[in-house]
Amino acid sequence: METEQDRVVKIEGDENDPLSRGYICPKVFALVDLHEDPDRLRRPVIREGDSWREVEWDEAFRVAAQGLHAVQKTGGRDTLATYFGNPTVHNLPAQLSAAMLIRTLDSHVRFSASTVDQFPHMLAAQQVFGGQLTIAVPDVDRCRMLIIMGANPLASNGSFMTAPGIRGRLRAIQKRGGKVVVIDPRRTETARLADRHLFIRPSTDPLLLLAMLNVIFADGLVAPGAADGLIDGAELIEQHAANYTPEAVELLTGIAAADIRELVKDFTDEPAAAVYPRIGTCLQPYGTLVSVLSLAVNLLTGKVDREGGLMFPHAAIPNRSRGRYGRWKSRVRGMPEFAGEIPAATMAEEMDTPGEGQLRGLVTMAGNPVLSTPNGRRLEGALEGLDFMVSLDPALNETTRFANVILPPRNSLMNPQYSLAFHQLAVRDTARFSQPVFEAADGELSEWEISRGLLSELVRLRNEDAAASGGEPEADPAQAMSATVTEVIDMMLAGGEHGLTVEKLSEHPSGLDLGALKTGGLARVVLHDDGRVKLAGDMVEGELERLAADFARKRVGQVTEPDAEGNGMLLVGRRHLRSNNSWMHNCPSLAEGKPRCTALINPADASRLDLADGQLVSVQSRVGRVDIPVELSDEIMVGVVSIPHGWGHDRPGTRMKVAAEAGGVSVNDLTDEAQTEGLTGNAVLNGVPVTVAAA
Ligand SMILES: Nc1nc2c(c(=O)[nH]1)N[C@H]1C(S)=C(S)[C@@H](COP(=O)(O)OP(=O)(O)OC[C@H]3O[C@@H](n4cnc5c(=O)[nH]c(N)nc54)[C@H](O)[C@@H]3O)O[C@H]1N2
Ligand SMILES: Nc1nc2c(c(=O)[nH]1)N[C@H]1C(S)=C(S)[C@@H](COP(=O)(O)OP(=O)(O)OC[C@H]3O[C@@H](n4cnc5c(=O)[nH]c(N)nc54)[C@H](O)[C@@H]3O)O[C@H]1N2
Ligand SMILES: [Mo]
Repeated sequence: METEQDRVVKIEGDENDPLSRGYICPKVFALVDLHEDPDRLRRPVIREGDSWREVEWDEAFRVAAQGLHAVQKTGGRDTLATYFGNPTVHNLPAQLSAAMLIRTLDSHVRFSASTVDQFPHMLAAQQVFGGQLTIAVPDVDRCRMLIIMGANPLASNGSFMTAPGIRGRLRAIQKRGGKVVVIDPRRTETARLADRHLFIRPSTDPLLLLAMLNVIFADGLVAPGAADGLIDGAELIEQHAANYTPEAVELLTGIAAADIRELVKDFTDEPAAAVYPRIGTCLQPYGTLVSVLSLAVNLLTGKVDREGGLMFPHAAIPNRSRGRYGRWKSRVRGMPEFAGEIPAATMAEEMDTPGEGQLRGLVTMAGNPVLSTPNGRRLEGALEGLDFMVSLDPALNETTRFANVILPPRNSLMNPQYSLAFHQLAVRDTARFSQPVFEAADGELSEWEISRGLLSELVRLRNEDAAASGGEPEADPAQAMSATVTEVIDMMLAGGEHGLTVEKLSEHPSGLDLGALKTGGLARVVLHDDGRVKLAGDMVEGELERLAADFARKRVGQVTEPDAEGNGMLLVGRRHLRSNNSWMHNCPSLAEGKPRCTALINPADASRLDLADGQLVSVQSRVGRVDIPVELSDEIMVGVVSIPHGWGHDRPGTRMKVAAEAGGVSVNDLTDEAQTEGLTGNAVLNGVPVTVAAA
């Protein structure tokens, strides 16, 4: 970035960056829009009736802390919840603050975007390797066959595979004589580039993977390579897979038995190959099982921990947390905690269901659950009914408009950046520390400073009470947060594995190259005490049995009984390169082009339902209805309707001029908070049965 005073005048890719190699995504240019956005909050605001009053930080911290303190004092600590959204992991001060907020607020009721996203992958990693973030990524740069299931990296840029410039990286697979196969109910941008695309009926991925395993066992193709002698539970997988021949699943999955057999042959013939499942396979009823089964395919055929296969990145600051499961349960539905969180799909009911422990307060940071979690309309009502809410967010949007106090962080160009999450998921080992682009002006605070001010004031109030009642005072969190974010990262690097410091990284402003992914990862990452890789513990076995029962009743791929709901259409999502979940829609540079929030349906369905291209249709589910223009295309499978999420900025009381004009509806007014993934409670946002009819 080139700057003049407080303006960015030029943005270019950095060819010396060993990971991106100069690629930048269109959203990078929008960083300027975000920085200059006239709607972005620059000062804290307090809601007074329908209007907002700008205040100084001291007053904002005082009012916010009083409100949170009152909630916890009245109903107990667990009547205050937190929701941390996706940008938390893209913003270093926010990410470091999250742990401090959790520790000091001291509530068990913690939500985040992870339970509308990757919890199934995390639980699978924990079950199989013993660590919730022990995630193996495809070694795309050396791979010769990549099977992509339920991911569209050409739009998303990869996800559990940090892979900037993925188009070039996939093309390179083809130039090496390799193959890319995409399995998706939509012929996506990625599928168009691929050598082969197979349409799959939503949520039937566990059947496809079991059929692949069926062939792998039946044809004697098991050859675990680096994992040889380390795998437990293969027998149970084999036993179950025996019931799912390719022929037995072809009708339900929509994939011909011959295609499944060919897929297995191509995959097992090529040593440098990997199956990469992502969000399309998480947001479904058997998400964790799908993730375990995809690991089973990779492990049993020797693709894990080999060059060109599925490999374990070696981040400079590795996350080795094991992740615990089921230590407590949600109050209303009794959903188990995982990794310290309960599912976002239970958030509204925890707020609007009376009884002891009912949520009365909420702190959000970098999240917009009204648009991003299931049944947003119910959540709106629930947020309105809270006693007190605080948001650490730069936007007055669909969610933060319910806050009593909004504490806006400064723009992230004023922060240093080091990605704790994405180095650990990257297709090449690198480390990059970026200095702030701009100095922060007076009164512009980062999430770290905001959290410190807020928590310190909260603890001061608690300690006043403690002094009055003769209780023990708590330590002021400001002490634990006295270091700067840069100092914290420096300490974490020093405790990491490559012997790095911020100073050393500063000598490599484009990023330090730590090389291609390395073999020997299994020995390094497996965290089970006995060092084994476990394909089928009790939880996985339970899911295999549940699937077998559903399969016997042919209910797989349906979140409710067939025909009980809807006219046979299943709803799935999609992403666009120039959009990012529910935000960045206020950036003029990304807003151009034709409206993106359309319902894609196949012409065959349109003629069955008597619909014409461009016509307004109403899409209805158990929980709600939206009216949206239809876009006919044979890129979507028959029986499936695709609507992107994060739109619908016309709700009253927000301050986002460009976004409000963009139109669109929120698909999460249709998704059903009652439908959750079997083990993690992750929301089932794909494969939702809906009725589509002329509006
Ligand atoms: N139907 C359907 N729903 C989905 C999905 C889907 O595929 N289909 N995908 C799901 C997924 S994967 C995810 S991750 C979630 C995302 O769900 P959320 O995390 O709840 O939503 P986002 O749109 O990412 O939230 C962005 C919020 O962060 C704020 N923000 C942006 N930058 C910063 C910053 O630097 N600091 C702070 N403090 N705030 C910031 C924005 O103003 C906005 O309020 O959506 C999920 N919802
Ligand atoms: N431009 C852009 N980039 C993003 C984001 C964004 O909003 N915009 N969001 C970021 C976030 S938070 C995340 S988590 C990642 C997600 O990254 P990806 O996982 O690549 O996400 P999507 O592009 O939504 O791709 C999901 C695909 O799953 C397909 N699908 C739906 N149901 C099923 C099913 O039952 N089975 C199978 N096999 N496929 C199915 C959909 O048609 C879709 O093509 O992207 C990140 N990158
Ligand atoms: Mo996500």
